[in-house]
Amino acid sequence: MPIVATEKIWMDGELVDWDMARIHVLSHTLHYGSGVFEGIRAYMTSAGPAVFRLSDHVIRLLDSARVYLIDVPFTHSELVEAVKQVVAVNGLGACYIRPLVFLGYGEMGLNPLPCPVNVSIAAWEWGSYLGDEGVASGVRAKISSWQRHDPNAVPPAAKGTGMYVNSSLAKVEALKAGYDEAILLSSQGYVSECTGENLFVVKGGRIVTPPVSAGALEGITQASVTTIARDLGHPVEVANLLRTDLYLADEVFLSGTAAEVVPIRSVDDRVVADGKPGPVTRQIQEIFHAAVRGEVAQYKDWCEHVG
Ligand code: PPE
Repeated sequence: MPIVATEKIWMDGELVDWDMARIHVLSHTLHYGSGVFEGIRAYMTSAGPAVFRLSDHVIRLLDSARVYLIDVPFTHSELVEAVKQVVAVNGLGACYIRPLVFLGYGEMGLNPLPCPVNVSIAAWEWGSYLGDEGVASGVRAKISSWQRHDPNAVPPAAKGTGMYVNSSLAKVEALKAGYDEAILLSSQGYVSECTGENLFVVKGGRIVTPPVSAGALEGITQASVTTIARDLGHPVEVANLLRTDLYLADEVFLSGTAAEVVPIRSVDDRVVADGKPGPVTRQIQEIFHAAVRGEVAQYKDWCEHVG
């Protein structure tokens, strides 16, 4: 997914020109994956651009930093304002926002504690992560031969940059085998999540999504989907799933900020039900699509306006 340059990137409290947002090659995070980050989307609403669940994303960013003992030199409210500033100053409406906390230049070696902590926030217009066709008709997924990290190897509760080498290995494997997305299992064999999205299974009217203990990130879209589904009267449980639960489901879908809500059409070539996006997936997809644009009264608080 190409990046579409805008004008300014926020770096350590200042707006710098897009092309000047540079770092030294000896920056710690570049070598050891020692940063934490977020993926956030803003949408156009009738009252102007609004960032979806911005406060929650900044809480997760600071929580991720806490897990890694990174002392972020900005407060929650400063970061919230900085995100809004980046959207506004670049004249963006709907866009993707990428805050990154990284350890910069100054020390080399596995001890990250003496390194300077830098923060950048960039935003640009970004289309459907898994393609418009995927959103409409569903994607084909494959169980990866790569396992999700055990929570005592790399903590899934923190959105650490280094964690994503695991996702990249799985993604490339799936793409090279002709699939759209990978599904990772935990070291115990339970379904964890996709490379950058949470998973949901619908079976007999019950909706299940895997827990953090199976290696899944606690997704903000996952939480939104859970609220929407419960408000529609569908029971949602956080529970372990086996790969056969995916093969035998009535519906399978994924959720994430970049991807939004996307049906899964098949898993390891086992077509999910009749291969068409199911009614629960469709309903949740539609409400989510409207909610992020501020069109659903009960979820208006999720839209944090920029102006
Ligand atoms: N699991 C993983 C591993 C993950 O990276 C994400 C977000 C999620 C679940 C869903 O979380 P949430 O966005 O809060 O609903 N992935 C971000 C980065 C994706 C990327 O490819 O980069 C995102 O969607 O922005």
